[in-house]
Amino acid sequence: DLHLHPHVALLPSAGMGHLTPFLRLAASLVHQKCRVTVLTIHPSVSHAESQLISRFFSAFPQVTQMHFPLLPVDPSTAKSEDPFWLQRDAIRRSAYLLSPLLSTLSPPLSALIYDEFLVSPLIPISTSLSLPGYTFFTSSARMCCLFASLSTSVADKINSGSYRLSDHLEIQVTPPIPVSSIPPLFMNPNSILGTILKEDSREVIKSNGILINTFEMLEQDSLDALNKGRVRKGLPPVYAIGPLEPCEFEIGERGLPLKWLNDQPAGSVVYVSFGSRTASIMEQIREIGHGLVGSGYRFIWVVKTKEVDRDEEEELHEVLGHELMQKIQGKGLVVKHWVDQSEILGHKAVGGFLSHSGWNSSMEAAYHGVRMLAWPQHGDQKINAEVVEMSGLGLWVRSWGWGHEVVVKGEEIGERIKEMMESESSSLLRVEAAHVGEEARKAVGVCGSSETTLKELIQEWND
Ligand code: BUP
Repeated sequence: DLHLHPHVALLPSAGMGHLTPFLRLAASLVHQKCRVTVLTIHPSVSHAESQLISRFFSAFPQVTQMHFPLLPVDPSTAKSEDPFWLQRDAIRRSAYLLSPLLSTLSPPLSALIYDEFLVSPLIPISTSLSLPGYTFFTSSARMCCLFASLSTSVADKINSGSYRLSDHLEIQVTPPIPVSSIPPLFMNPNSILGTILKEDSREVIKSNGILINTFEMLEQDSLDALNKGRVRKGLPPVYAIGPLEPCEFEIGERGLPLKWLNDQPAGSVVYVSFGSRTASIMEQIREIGHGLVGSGYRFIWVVKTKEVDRDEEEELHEVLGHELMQKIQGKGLVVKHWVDQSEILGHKAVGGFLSHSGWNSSMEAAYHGVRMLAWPQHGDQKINAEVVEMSGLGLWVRSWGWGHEVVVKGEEIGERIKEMMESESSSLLRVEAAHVGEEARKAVGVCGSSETTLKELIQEWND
C-alpha cells in the first residue's frame, strides 16, 4: 500500500562521519516501514566507506541501491587537497544528473534527504521533482546554530576579522558560542568550505526541514533557538531524531579488540580514537602513547597517520618506535586499522573515551553513557566539545587548543586521563554520563522524543 509506505531517497556525502549516520537513518526508516533508496558513489574515498556500504545492502536487501555516476573530480574547482572535499565538490557539480535518475524510481518518491554539504545543489532537484527535500545535518544542533548564521552579519564579522578571539558570537544560544570555537576554515574568507557553507546556509531555508542526530534533553536550548526563530527567521522545522542507533550491519568480524576487552575488569579501559579523518603527527602520537602508559590504565588506541585509510602504509612499530612498543606491551592494544567503535564503547570494560569529539563519536558515547575527554582536532569539534562538557558527558581541556596547534606532552595527557577515570570529579562524571546515556535511550525508545519526532515526520510524507 503506497499510501502507508512512503518512499524516501537518501543522499549522503563523502566520509564515514556522514555515511554512518545516513545508513543508521536508513535502517530506522526501514524499521518504520518506509521504502528506502540510498544513492551511492563508486569508488568511495575510503575503504571503510565501501565496506560499510556493502554490509548495509547485504543486511537490507529490501533497500534499493542507486548508483550515482559522478562527473570526474576536478581539483581546480574544488580548490582543496582534501580527498573528501574533492568528492563532495564532484557530487555538487553532478547534482543535475540526479533528476532523471530519481524520476525513474518506482513507486515514486515521497521525500528526498540530502547531506548538509549538498544543500544548494539539491534544492533545485527536489523542487523540479516536486519533492519535499530535507537537510540531514550530521553534526550537533549547536553547530547547526552556527551554520544557520553563516548567511547573516555574523559571517561578515567573522570574515572581516572584526572579532577578537575572546569575543562571543551574536547568536541567540546559551551559552553563547566563543569566537575561539569557530572552525578555523571559516575564518579564512577564501576557503572553499567557507564559501560553500555560506551559500548553503542561505539556501537551507528552502528545505522542508532539517534533521539532526541529537536529542532534546542533550541540546534543548540550541533546538529551541533554531525552532523558535532565535537563530534566524524563516528556518524550516528542525527535527531531533537521535541518537541514531548503532546497527548490527556495521559490525565486521568481531576481532581482537572485543576478545581482549572480555578479559578486562568493568570500567577499567580507556578507548582512544580521533575519528576517521584525523591524521596525527608522529610526535603527538608518541606523546599520547607515553600519556596512556603513564596513566596506569589499560587502553585500546586507534592510531591514524593518514587522512584516508587506503594510504596507511607504515607499520605500527615504525610509528611508535621500539621503546614505546615495549612499554605498551601488556598494558594496551594499539591498532592501525578500523575497529567497531560502537561495539567497543558498548563493552562493559570500557570506562572512558579520549576523543576528538566528532559528532558521531560524541553521540555514540552518549548512547552508551561513556564519559569522554574531548580533544578537538578541527572543524565542528570545539563546538561539539562544548555540548559534551555542558551536558556532563565529559571533560574538555581548553588549553590543549586544536589538535594541530601544539604538541601536548604525555605527562599532561596521562594526568587528564586519570582525572577522567579516577578522581572525585570522575565519579560525578560517571554518574552524569550514565544519566545522559539513560536519557539517550529514552529519546529513541518507545514514545521517546526522537522516536515520536521521526514518526511525525514520516506521517507528513503520508499526508
Ligand atoms: Br577511526 C574509527 N571505527 O576505527 P565522527 C571510526 N569509527 O567505527 P569523523 C569506527 O566512525 P566528521 C574506527 O564510531 C563514528 O561513527 C565512529 O565519525 C566510526 O568523526 C565514525 O566521530 C566517525 O563524526 O567525521 O570521522 O572525524 O569529520 O564527519 O566529523
